[in-house]
Amino acid sequence: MLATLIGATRSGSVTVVDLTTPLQESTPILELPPPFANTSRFRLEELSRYDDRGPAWYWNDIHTGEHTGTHLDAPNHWVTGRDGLDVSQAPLSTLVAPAVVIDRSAEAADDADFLLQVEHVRDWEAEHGPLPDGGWLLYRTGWAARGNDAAAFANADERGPHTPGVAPECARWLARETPICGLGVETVGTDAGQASGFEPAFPCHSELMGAGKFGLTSLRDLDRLPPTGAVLVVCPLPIVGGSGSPARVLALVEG
Ligand code: 23J
Ligand code: MN
Repeated sequence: MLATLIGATRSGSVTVVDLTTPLQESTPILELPPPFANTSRFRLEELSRYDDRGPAWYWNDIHTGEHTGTHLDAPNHWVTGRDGLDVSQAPLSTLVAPAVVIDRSAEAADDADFLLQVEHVRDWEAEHGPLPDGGWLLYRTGWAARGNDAAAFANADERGPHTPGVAPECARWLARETPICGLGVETVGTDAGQASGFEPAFPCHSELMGAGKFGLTSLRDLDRLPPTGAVLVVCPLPIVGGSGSPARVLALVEG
């Protein structure tokens, strides 16, 4: 089986797609309004570079928030999941799992505040079959195209950020009524830019984490994935007690 997989990646009948945003100081992070605490940008601190601090070696300390760039949200990230798993406890069956893609990039291009509804997922299921048991629902909005322009990615005005997300009822339904292990998005967080004003606030976080599910954010290149059939490989750091971690996210795709 594994020899077949390696043969397939070598011959190109299986492609490995990198869905990860590169980590650097400019990588967009969530910016919450006062009085809330904010996470740190990713930063390298040079320790030596073939110099008197270390003549034959180059290395750095890294400084980062847990929720920087492409990252995994663990159930314990939200108060609704406070007794749930930390990021080091993410099941391996979640870290290597099937993924499906729902594409609402056309709607998000017309309306930055576009919200995914239950009906949209039902329409997707009518065309492609049921959501994968224990797998990921990846929500394509086209937002990753803004990823190298912090202002366009945040898309904020005096009322805060305007980025697409999930309607509260849909978040509740995905968390409670579907067998997915988590939701992946292109935006800085799983919730819509305006979700602080939703009822409940931040419904994706509240519902998914409350149901023991996971989030994945700042994904790129979702247009390279088919609607069904991809396998996701999610590699967060096993931070003991952590609420999330930057993650390398790869997809295996046939053809
Ligand atoms: C904390 C508070 C609100 C939000 C978030 C974190 C995230 O999006 C995140 O990265 O988990 S919306
Ligand atoms: Mn997060």
